[in-house]
Amino acid sequence: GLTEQEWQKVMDIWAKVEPDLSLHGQEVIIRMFQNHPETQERFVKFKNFKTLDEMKNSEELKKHGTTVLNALGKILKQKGSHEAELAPLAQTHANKHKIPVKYLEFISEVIIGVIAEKHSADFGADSQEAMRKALELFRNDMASKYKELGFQG
Ligand code: CLN
Repeated sequence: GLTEQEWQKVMDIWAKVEPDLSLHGQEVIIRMFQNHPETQERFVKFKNFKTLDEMKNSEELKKHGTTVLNALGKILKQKGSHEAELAPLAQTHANKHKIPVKYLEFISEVIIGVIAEKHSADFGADSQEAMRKALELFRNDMASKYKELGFQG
């Protein structure tokens, strides 16, 4: 787990992300599609986007980015006691969307990269490390749920 100081660092940086959640969310989704095109294939509503402009101009994509970061923020704020928030997410991502744990690793790195770019002054090595640990915990717990559900993600 994370120490109380580490959780505090996670909360502090998230407070910088939150005022502009949809912009961060949009960038995370677009960058994930660009760096890991296989992730785009999983989205019925986005898989036919070909150009960066199409992605940038899509209100639906922006809305989805907001949904994802909003859900992630709720999870982070539980500081590890996120069972109630995680269970339904693991359920849909395993059974319905069929998302491998590897993709959760991709999005975690992208999230850290986007925050580092936008908030370099507030996201030093310690904060990055704390966020990395928080996202690892999230992923590990998702992976455990996947196993319970019999999904070999
Ligand atoms: Fe996801 C839908 C949260 C990572 C693929 N995702 C949703 C919804 C979230 C959500 C809330 C709507 C409700 C639901 O279906 O459940 N996703 C998250 C969070 C993370 C996340 C939080 C990690 C930080 N999701 C992923 C990826 C994966 C993916 C690992 C592919 C690349 S990133 N998620 C989906 C798909 C949907 C979805 C395919 C369904 C989208 C739609 O058609 O509406």
